[in-house]
Amino acid sequence: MKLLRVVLSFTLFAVAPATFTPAADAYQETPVTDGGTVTGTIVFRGSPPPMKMIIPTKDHEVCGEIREEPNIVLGEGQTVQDAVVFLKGVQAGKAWEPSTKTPELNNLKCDFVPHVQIVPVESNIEIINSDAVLHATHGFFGKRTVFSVTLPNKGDRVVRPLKKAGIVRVECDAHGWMLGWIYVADSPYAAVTAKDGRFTITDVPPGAYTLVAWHEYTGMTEVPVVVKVKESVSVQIELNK
Ligand SMILES: [Cu+2]
Repeated sequence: MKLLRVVLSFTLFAVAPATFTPAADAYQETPVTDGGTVTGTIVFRGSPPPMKMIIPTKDHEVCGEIREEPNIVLGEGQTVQDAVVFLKGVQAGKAWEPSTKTPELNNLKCDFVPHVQIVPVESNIEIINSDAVLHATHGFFGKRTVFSVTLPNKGDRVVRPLKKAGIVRVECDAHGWMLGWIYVADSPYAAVTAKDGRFTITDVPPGAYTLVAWHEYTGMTEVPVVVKVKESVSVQIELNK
């Protein structure tokens, strides 16, 4: 018992500083009156990617049968849907969108809905099971677990905090093919591309930035961008693989 207590206190000591101390460079909300806009399109310029095989091994009545799905969803002109675009390391700027409800990650027909979403750092996410089968939703930063919840029943809901910024890969420990993504944003200057590959980031304080585009298939691409007072700058980012 004593040994256990020693181990526990050591673990808490080791984990607490990294997990609970607010970052010194945390984002500051400040009025932006002369901001510019960064808008643009994400396109894919690589060779056509192979399809991904989805092979449900159980729960077929909910999860469906073997099928192919695209690794990257492309629109007309090779535009990329579900890319995350953000300005890197912005320290201060516009206020976060007021949150009307907790962001949700739904387990629906053995798929994560939405497939890609942006959640502000230090907010919660509600993980929901809409299926009459057990899901075991497991979020990762690389190999490190961010959250791991078991939702045995339809209608189950569990809330978990997202304390660290970055890209969380979401898997299901019950269904190996399930895959989703949460970009935990360190500033509100982030967007997910629509079907037409377009994005718009508004009220950016004038200055020079690095614009990052991330897609699950291609990874990160960075481009420099200069934002001028009350002007709109248009950027086309080409993803490759
Ligand atoms: Cu599952």
